[in-house]
Amino acid sequence: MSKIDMLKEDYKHLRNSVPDIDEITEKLMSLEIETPSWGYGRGGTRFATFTDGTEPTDVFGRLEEAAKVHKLTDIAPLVALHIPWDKVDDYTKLQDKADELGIRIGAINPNTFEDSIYKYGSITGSDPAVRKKSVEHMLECIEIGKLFGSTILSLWFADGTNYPGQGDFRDRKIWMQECLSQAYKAMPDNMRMLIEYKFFEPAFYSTDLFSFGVALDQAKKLGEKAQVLVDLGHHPRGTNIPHIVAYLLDEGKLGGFHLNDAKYADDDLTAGSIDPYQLFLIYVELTDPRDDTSQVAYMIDQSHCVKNPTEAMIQTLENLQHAYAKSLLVDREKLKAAQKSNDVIVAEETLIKAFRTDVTPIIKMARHKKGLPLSPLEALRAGEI
Ligand SMILES: [Mn+2]
Repeated sequence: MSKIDMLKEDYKHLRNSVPDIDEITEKLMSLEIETPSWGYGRGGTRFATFTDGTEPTDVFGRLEEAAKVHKLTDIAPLVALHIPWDKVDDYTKLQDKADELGIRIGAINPNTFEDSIYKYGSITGSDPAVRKKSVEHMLECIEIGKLFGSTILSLWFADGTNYPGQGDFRDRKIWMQECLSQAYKAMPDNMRMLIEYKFFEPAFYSTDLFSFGVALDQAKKLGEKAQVLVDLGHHPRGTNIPHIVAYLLDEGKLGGFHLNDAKYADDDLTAGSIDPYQLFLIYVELTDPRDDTSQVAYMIDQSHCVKNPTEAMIQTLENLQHAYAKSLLVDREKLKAAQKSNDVIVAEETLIKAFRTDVTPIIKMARHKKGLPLSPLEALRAGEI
């Protein structure tokens, strides 16, 4: 029996328990996940970076890797840029390269954490000249975004303090609002500002944008075009991320994700590698029929120090497809009825049933219908690109 015949058998078999399997297969191919240009470089730890000489060294090379990933999966058409890591003299060359490769430039990520002037903060730094420079950098990134027709300005700040007394919490809060507001006002109508929060690190005593609540508050004060970005690795251990996702969705303020996974802190591991159940539960909230999630940006933010970055990116997309497909299997009516009657067992079992279903035939059928390799990872390793 050929691989395709076997797949058709498995798919037919699965139809018995998943009557709307064709609809789900269709939805799977509509996914759009953005990969980060920085994710195609080799990540390191505080101690060492082990390159194998195959990683691209400039943004053009990083786009080529991203294009490979998209070609093999057909769900990763966008690449996020990080400025200044991806800064070039002539951005039309970058646009030409993206066009040639059949991919698009996605979110623009400013960097106000590397230059030594940001040692004590950027938008919350006590020196007005530093805050001014931070705003100017955001404005520069907005201009770069306009060149590419990018619709997302994605902001993360390393701002915080390391010792009690080092900074004034209220002053810093006010400076943050002022700086964000200046950038917000400079954005074109079709651009959104996504505000990323992080519990701690690199600051170890206080972080100015330390929780989803702070990011939500800032976004609400700024206006409609400001939303919250949830990086899965930016929470204290044990935080209920699906709950945060549901809350933000209901407020219309979930702008997007930085997808990854973590065991201890902000580990930037492959999404779904540590806690696939959590990833599934996040998707259960995202596929809730009540919410319009068409605006939610799915972006990967990972750092691969022992995996080949391109392979890891494909593996991540596979994990996301599994979590997404499983979330579509949840019997919503049954779940709702169980919640209403406080039948805790049935409510939980409704989720577990979907989570335990092997959706591999759905994912492979979706690829088969698009003429893609059934296993993009094997295809990459076999050099079929
Ligand atoms: Mn992030």
